[in-house]
Amino acid sequence: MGKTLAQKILDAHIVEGAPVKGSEVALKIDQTLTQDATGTMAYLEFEAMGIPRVKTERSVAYIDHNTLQSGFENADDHRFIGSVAKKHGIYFSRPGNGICHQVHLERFGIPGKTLIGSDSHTPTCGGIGMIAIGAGGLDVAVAMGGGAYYITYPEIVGVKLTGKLSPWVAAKDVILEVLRILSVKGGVGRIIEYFGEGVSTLSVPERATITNMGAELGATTSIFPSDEITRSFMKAQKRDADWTALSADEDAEYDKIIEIDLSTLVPMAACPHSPDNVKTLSEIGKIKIDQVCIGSCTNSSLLDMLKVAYILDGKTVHPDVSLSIAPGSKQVLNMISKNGALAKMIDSGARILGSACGPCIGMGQSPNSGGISLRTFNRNFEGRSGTKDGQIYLVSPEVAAYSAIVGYLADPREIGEMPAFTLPEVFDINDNMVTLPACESCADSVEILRGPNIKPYPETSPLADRIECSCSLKVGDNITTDHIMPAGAKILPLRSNIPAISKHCFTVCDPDFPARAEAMGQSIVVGGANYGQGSSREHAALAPLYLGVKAVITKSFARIHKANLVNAGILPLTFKDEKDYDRIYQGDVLVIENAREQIKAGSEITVLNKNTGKQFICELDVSDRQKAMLFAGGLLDYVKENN
Ligand code: MIC
Ligand code: SF4
Repeated sequence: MGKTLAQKILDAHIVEGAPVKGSEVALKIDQTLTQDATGTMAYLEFEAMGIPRVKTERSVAYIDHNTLQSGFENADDHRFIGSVAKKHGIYFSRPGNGICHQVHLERFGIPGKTLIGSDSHTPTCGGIGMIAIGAGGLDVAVAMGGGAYYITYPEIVGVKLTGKLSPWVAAKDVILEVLRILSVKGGVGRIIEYFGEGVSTLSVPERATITNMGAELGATTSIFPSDEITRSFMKAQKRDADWTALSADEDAEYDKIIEIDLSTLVPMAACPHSPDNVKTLSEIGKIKIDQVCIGSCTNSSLLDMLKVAYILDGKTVHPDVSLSIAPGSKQVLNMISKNGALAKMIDSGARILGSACGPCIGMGQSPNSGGISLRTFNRNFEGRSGTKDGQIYLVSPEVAAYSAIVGYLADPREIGEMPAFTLPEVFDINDNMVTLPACESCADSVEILRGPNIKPYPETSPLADRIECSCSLKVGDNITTDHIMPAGAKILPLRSNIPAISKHCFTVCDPDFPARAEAMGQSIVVGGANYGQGSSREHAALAPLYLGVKAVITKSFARIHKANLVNAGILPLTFKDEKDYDRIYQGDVLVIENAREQIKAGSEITVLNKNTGKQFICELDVSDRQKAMLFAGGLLDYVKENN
């Protein structure tokens, strides 16, 4: 039987375990990336491992998230990351150089290689045929030190693309269609692999939009073949030497196949407050809008910017609308500044932002109260924009730009004929904002620059044999890491300071949670299905760890968050019978007797609810390696024990 492309790359990188669906395999990691909001912690963890120089083929540290500097904290973190990078052999992409995923695609990604990144949208590089996976910072630190990265060998879902997109229908509409079909939990335990004749109609930036937002499916990653289109993109980046042709075997067997005829798609939007709440524009109707934000790692490529500039050319942004545009990288911004596209945007009244995540992570541009904001981003979770009652719709750049002109959610097909938008033969290449690491023999003299806000990793302890504590919080389905550990301009500067950031843990759901959990000393959190969906931020595990959370019991977990809980030494348990979820109330006292023995014995853990006097069964679906980590108190302790 032939292999899918994902299987080929995975199998060539397996260093432990067998390629059997559902079982754990260890992968050799060729490249890593970090960004600043998760990077400080990842590099503190890397330092704690005592490894002098990274052992990967390429590791890059990006500064792109915390670029609003309204206090010393973010600037201190940038300096810290820059100095660690210099000392330990890591390339450093300075603030202003662009969003990690956009820049990595342009300048560093290589078809057929493996990449893990401390950011959930790392799969963007799947657009050029990489296995690119989002992970917690600690996993990235381990990979930088030459350690393997462990995943559950996934099912492969094939998305067969036929036909060609109609004018003004975009790659964003393709991934919105996949989200509509599969939902935000439909990708868990799976890799989404695109194939079929429709693939060759999509450029690399379009493919990258699709693989980027595959993160919203909960998928391990998404991947496109590496073909002639990939080759010309790499050639235009003067990196053709890195290109190889890669595709699935003719007789590859997928676990499931979804067929999408690109020519049947129409412009769509993901409505508040979930990326899978997808409707066509005609279903939603012509709603009046307050704000439009164009950018983010999903839609900030040169191609996107050229389309936006064409639509805005000679027009004025509607008087009731605020339009902001953040080109994804210095390369993109530089090119649109030279070819006149930027002038068209500025002329129309667009507010041009730096090449960074910006509004996507609540770093500015929060909408007005109850405001309706169209964004080309990938997430519209409640409150993520910084305005609690903001109504965020996720759309293509085409829909965003046209709507910004007319003042309501509008279909860009009304514009009429669409010119051909093509990528240049050669991109503007200038890597002067990437600082190279010091040479091996000079590394000793590099001083690490630490600011006062940078606090050490929280204290951990080996797993106790008896856990008796109260349920400090009960939440529902689809809780995101933005609920658990909110971001935004006010909280993000605390990413290097777990005691301080913990005071914001779960405050979106319950403002009293941090104080209550701290007062309890130890506690258990109860959640519904797909708990922890969204980002890779390990702070959503480290803050609960700091607040004394010993276990989280849910109906199901999102992949990265579950791994982060284990890495932090917190038990991720699921109800064997989901009805038991309804039988627990906040404040109930829960007891796990002989925890270590029960875990050693298998995957079923008996929990007693002292308030009802009833026992219920939970499952601990982790590998033996993860059990050893839980016993040790987390991954850092496990690594120390085993070195
Ligand atoms: C996000 O889009 O939520 C982030 C901010 O990029 C996160 C990482 C973080 O929280 O620092 C992600 O997607 O992993
Ligand atoms: Fe940055 Fe937004 Fe992309 Fe996260 S999703 S990496 S915050 S642009």
